[in-house]
Amino acid sequence: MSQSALRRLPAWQALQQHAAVLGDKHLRQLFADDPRRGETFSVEDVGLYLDYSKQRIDADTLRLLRELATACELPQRTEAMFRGKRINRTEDRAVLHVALRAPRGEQILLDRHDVVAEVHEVLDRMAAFADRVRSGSWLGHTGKRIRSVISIGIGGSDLGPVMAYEALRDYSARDLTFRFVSNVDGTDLLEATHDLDAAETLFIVCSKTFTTLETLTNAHAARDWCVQALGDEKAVAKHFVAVSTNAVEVKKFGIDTAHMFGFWDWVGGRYSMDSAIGLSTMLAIGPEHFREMLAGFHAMDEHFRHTPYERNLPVLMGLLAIWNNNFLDAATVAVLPYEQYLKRFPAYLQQLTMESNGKHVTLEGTTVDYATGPIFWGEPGTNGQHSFYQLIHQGTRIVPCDFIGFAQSLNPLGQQHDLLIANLIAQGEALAFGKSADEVRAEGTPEALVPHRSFAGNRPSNTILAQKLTPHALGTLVALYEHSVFVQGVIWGIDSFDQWGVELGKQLAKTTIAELTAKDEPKLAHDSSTNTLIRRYRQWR
Ligand code: G6Q
Repeated sequence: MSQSALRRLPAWQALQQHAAVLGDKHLRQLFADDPRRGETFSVEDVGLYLDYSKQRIDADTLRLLRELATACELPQRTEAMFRGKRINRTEDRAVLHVALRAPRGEQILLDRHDVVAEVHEVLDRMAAFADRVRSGSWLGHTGKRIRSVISIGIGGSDLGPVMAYEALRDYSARDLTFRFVSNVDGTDLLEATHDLDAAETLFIVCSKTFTTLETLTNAHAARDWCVQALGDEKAVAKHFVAVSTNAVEVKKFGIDTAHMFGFWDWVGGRYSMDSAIGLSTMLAIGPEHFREMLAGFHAMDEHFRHTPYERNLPVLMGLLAIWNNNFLDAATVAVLPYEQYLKRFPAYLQQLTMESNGKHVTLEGTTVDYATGPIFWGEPGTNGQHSFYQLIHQGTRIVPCDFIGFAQSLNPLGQQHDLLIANLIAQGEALAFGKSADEVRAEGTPEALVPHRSFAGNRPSNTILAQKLTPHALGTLVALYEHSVFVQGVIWGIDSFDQWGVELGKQLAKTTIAELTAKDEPKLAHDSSTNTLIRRYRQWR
């Protein structure tokens, strides 16, 4: 098979040769060669400081990566996205999450229609609704004020809202309880509702299509719970609102479209936390903070669109990810926030990165002959240090890490924040420089233990610091990853905005459910494993 166009590019080939030469150079050496390396390879903008000096790169690596970006037409592709071109080719859609945070008055035309005006119309409706709920003037069916909000959704209609709520909890109305239900496992809904008073509970049903099995099943069960508790079908009007693009289905469910908050087909699920899908976020932190978060997103959008690649945060992050993935053969990325409020950030990023770039064919439909999206995973620090960091330090695989931290704690408690950040900084240092056998010996370690206690080092990481976790900072951080994912997708020449694998999942269970629940023994025509599993479940259920 002939090589793909990407691998034939001079910049790609030069990077391959460069990796062979640089590959053996230890970070210790690279730091010794340039005493100012820490400053050379770091950049600060829109409130974020990115230190990428502990990546296994030199100035040539970056130059070649930038050449690769140009050869892959990153500037043109970026402009195409910002200008609303239909860059999601397999779904023939524009990709305009950047319009969700464009300031009022700015214009982005899609089919000669200004989408920014529409965005702000919805934001204003959301704000008016959020104010009513937060102030207690929106009353439930029996006249009680709302005390609990349950957001029902899944995937892109859940992970963003959950992550943002947890991340910005410090800014949230503490007299309101927020819960999120996504799994079709009834336990999720039952645990979320069991201690709540239906008369004080508001459900937000979040579904772009309003046809997703899990969400609709949970929404129907929630409606039954509410109607049963309040003894009146009419209660639905005061206890259910919807976020969707599908007014017909919302109406069918029984939600008045006056209580529906819309968005558009040009917002991908995993890029929708700053659309009406973020209604729960706005209810929690209030419209003003929500707008601050949008301003953070927008600041990063502008930075991405206009900053030269040498200092462009998402471009640097994206290109370094390409380097690690395609030239150093790192198959995964660990994202390690040293911030308890970001505990759901790795899960959120898993969808953003893996659903976007987990693709095996190019936009033209040819099978790729290079690795695409890496596996993302992670946990907040310092917890991970006591479990999986062992493998990162001393295992046989390279795991590039993104360390994320904030200089100021939202909950100062004695020296705890300094301890937290000391750990973040020390981990990156240890990964990069390791500990040689001689250093271990010099500590008086018995010879037999020296190999066990030595660390090779040379393990790459990024460190991302911000001053404080604010709504604005969260916006910049999420947009940083969104655009970094885009950069990688452009280099690989794939469609980062479709998700046919997810669509498959939405189809598959349909036949199986009928077979699991049929009254008479069904005729099964699957493979022998699937047939046996179905029979065993029927016996045991
Ligand atoms: C996201 C995906 C997927 C989607 C869910 C929920 O990019 O498309 O995770 O968000 O399947 O879909 P609905 O919002 O249509 O219910």
